[in-house]
Amino acid sequence: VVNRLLAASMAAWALTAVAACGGTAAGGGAAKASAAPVAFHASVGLSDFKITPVTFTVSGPAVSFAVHNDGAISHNLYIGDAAGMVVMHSRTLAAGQSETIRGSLPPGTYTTYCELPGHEALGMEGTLIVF
Ligand SMILES: [Cu+2]
Repeated sequence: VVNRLLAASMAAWALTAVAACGGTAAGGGAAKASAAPVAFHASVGLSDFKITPVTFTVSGPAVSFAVHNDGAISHNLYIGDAAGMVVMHSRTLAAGQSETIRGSLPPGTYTTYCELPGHEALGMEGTLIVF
């Protein structure tokens, strides 16, 4: 499972790097020769029953996520660290609602999930990479 996650992470990282090539507003100082800018912000969709994107990557530590519930029932977004501690979360959003959450996350691999009973088991789980 770890190897599969790692492979997925690398693929997601490559996708994110390409997507970010258009340039985000991050604009931090001396850009390294070949390093594409990577966003600290991501848009995260919740639906019945998945989190989109399943795996995504942002640069930290300051991060923000625009969480929107595209499903027909309530959902929320929880982010847990490797130890299982909740490090960020949205409130529970009714269908159609959204919330932008901000936080500071050290580099690492995090689990994203919906904390409502049964939703994670139904498929509302994913991976967030911060570097
Ligand atoms: Cu949910």
